[in-house]
Amino acid sequence: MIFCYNNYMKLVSLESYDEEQKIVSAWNVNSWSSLTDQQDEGNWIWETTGAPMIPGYVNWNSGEPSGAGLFGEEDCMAFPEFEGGWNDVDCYVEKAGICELHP
Ligand SMILES: [Ca+2]
Ligand SMILES: [Ca+2]
Ligand SMILES: [Ca+2]
Repeated sequence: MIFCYNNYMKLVSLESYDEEQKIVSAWNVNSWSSLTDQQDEGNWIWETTGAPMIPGYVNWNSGEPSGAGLFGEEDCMAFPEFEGGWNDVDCYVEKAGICELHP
C-alpha cells in the first residue's frame, strides 16, 4: 500500500493473537494485512516480512481461505471479518490499510 511506503512503513503482518487483538481494539476497522497468496495460489506469505504463514499464527474464519472471488482468486487477507478472524478477499476491493513500522 502506497500510503505505508510513503511513511517508511509497511502493511501490517500479524505475528500473534496478542498483536492482532491489540490492533483490532485500537483501530476497530476492517483492514488489509500483508498476507497474500498472489504469487502462488494457496501458498500464503506475509509480504512485509517475507515469512510464510506456516508455521506461524493463523486465524482464518471457518471456510476461509475460500479463494472464491467472482473475478479473481481472493489473494489478499483482510481482518477482522465476519466471525472476527481472517478472510481472503479480492485485492482490488477498497479497504483501510493498517501500517506497521519496519525500520
Ligand atoms: Ca507485526
Ligand atoms: Ca488466493
Ligand atoms: Ca474468502
